[in-house]
Amino acid sequence: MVQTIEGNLLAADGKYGIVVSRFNDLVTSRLLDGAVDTFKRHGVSEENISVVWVPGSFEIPIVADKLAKSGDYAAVVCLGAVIQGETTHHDYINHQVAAGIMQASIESGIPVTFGVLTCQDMDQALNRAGGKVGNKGTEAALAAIEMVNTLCQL
Ligand code: INI
Repeated sequence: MVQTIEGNLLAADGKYGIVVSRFNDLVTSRLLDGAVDTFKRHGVSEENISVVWVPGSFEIPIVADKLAKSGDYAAVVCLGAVIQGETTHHDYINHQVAAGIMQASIESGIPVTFGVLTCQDMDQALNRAGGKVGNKGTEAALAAIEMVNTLCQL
């Protein structure tokens, strides 16, 4: 018989960290609302949710790494909104942030989830921050809950 391992969406005991970028905070505050609301509706108490604000998405990895390696958190959720401008600035940010978040997760061994929007314009971002395409903050929190559960089974 095939042995299947699949995480459920019951939030494990422990603390959950959220790193959120202030840049484009019209968008990121909505991602944060989605993530916090999701944790609370999955039974995580407010005392077990820590939110760290950073200036921009580029600063997310260093804080995510520190939280992840502290041993205090079951998982860390990263939230940001990188919106294309007239230059290629966003490209540099996007790739480094994605790589930095992945590195924090692999090195620490805990889930560090990617709720950083990489959009062409503000409309696309707002649509993904509680608008018509859902809320990436919610998705990142759900992924954190599921991955804690999955890793506990391995
Ligand atoms: N930071 C973002 O989170 N989103 C952006 O769209 C963005 N743009 O376009 O410049 C952005 N820049 C700031 C960057 O993340 C750093 O905070 C800054 O470069 C200082 O290190």
